[in-house]
Formats: sequence, C-alpha cells, structure tokens
Amino acid sequence: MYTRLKNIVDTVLSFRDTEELIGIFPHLGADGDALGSGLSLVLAFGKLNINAVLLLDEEPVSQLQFLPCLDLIKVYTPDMLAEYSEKIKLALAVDCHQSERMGIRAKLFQRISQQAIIDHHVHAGDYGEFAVIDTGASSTAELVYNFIELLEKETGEELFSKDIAVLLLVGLVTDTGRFSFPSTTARSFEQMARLMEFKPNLTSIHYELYERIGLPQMLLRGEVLSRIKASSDSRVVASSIPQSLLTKIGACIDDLDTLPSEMRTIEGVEVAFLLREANETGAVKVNIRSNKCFDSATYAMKYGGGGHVRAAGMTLRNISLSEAEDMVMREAAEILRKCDSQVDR
Ligand SMILES: [Mn+2]
Repeated sequence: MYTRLKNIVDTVLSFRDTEELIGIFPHLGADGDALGSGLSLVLAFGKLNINAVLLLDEEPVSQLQFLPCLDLIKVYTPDMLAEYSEKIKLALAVDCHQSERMGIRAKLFQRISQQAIIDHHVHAGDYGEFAVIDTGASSTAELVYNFIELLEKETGEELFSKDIAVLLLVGLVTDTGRFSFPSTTARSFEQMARLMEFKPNLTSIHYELYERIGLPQMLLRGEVLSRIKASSDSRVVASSIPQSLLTKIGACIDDLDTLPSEMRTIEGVEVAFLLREANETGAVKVNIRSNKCFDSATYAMKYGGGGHVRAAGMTLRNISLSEAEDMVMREAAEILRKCDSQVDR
C-alpha cells in the first residue's frame, strides 16, 4: 500500500510549478468523506503550487455547506468536456474507484489517460499500481491523511492546516458513524488527535452534521413518529404520510430520508415501513428498513421493488395508503412467524 501511495505522490509532485492540471473526482452525491478528502487534496496541492480542480456533478448537499473552501469546487457540465479533457493530465478518483460512480463526469474521467485512485470501498480485481484501495481504512479521509503526510515528508513543506483538519475530521467522523462502526481503529483516533491540534470547533461541526434541522423537517418527524402503528408483539412498525400533509407542512420527499432508519431503532423492532402517497394516483411508495430476521430486498422484489437486505423500497399500485399499511404489516408479521418456526426447529 505504501508503494502505491508513493507512486501517486511522485506523480502528483511532477505537476509542481507546471501549468498542468490534476482533476479530482469524488463519487456522485459526495458525502462528508468524499468532499472532505477531495477538498483537502486541492488545498495541499495548492500549497505546493500544483494546479488541481475538484469536480462535482452537483452542488454539495445543504448539510455540508458549512465546510471550508467550498469555492474550490467546480460543478461540471458536459460542455466542459473538451476543455477539461485537454487540460487535466491526471484524474484522481476519491472515495470511489469506478467511473460508474461519477455520473456525468464519468466520460471526462475515462478520457484522461493517467488515472489514480484513493478509496476504501470493497472492490473486485486490481486497479493497478496507481490505485490505493484500502478496505481496512475507516474512510478515504484516513488515506488522504497518510497521503498528505507523505507529501510533507517528500517535500519538507508543512501542508496540514486548520481547514484541512476540519475537512478530514468531517470525513473521519461521518464515515465511522461518529466512531461507532467496526471500521473505527486506533489509527482513526491517532489521526483525530493530530487534527485536534488545529483546534477545530467540534461543537459547531457536530451541530452542522447531526443537529441542525429545518422547521418543516422537524414537524414532519413529529408527524411520522406520532403516526407509528405497531404489531401486537411490537416487531413490525409502520407509519403513513399522505401527500396533503407533506404539502401542509411544507416538507419535501427528501425530508423523509432518515425516518425509516430511525423507526428501525425502536427496541424489539425487526422491520419498519414508511409509506407515502406517490405522485401517480392510487400508488403508494414504501420504504423498508429491517434488522436481522427480515430480508427487505426479497420482500420488495415481490412487488417489483429492490434494494439491500436491510434497506429496500417498492411501489404498490391500485391501493390506498391505509390498505397498503395494513397489508405490509400483516405480511411482515407472517414472514417473521415463519422465520421463528424455522429457528425453533
Ligand atoms: Mn468514504
């Protein structure tokens, strides 16, 4: 891994004091890790007089608008293809390793002959000598930390700064689930300790990442939670939101995102459903979150939906909101009963 990191460092350093450009490509829908890692690199490169541009498909989500140096981001549009494929001499994928994860920037990434990768996602196959893909790292931020450290060692320049500390810290905190995921290691804390020397404002970072909520979102949360119905054994819960209520509150569909997961955290719950009226009349969108006894994906596929074992979604047609709620609760209870009887035997 060190050799590969060094390969990328050497390549990057060959851009010093030249007009050539490095393109940094985080994944689509950049999260705290992708954005924090990408921006840190632009800042470190800048100090070494290396030209770099951070390209995104879209503006960062509102939760991450507090990050420093967002003005360094360039939102890419297809008309920039010719210009950037000419200028960029190294394309660096950050927090992803496939152009499939890059949306409309994929075409540009593929056109750059020299590519490198810094990532920690599970991958199939080897991506070559310029690919640092460490699935043992909690976050790409952790790898970027090592990368900048190596850049410092090679150049004798001081590259870490308060801005970089905030950016990498956000990557570390969000990708470790506030240091709760199994990916959290001693290395994560060692790096955090060093980043803390720059005195980042943890209180305000925590507020921005985890507490700040708009009034419509808070009202919606109240509605969803107060409408929860539970099966007699409390293992199945569901809540339903009519479109008229969303409109009345002034909330949008995206504001429902975190609520099914929150419902799943209720003690004893195996499966949680959040239902809402779809735009198409007579259709109901169902979001499913489950714990160990219920396969959400298999259940959703029965109705033409899909997803993962613990999180899936589907659309039911020609059904009312309350009928849909009754049906999924009844069917889930049935599936759990079958699962129990198999375990008993
Ligand atoms: Mn990540």
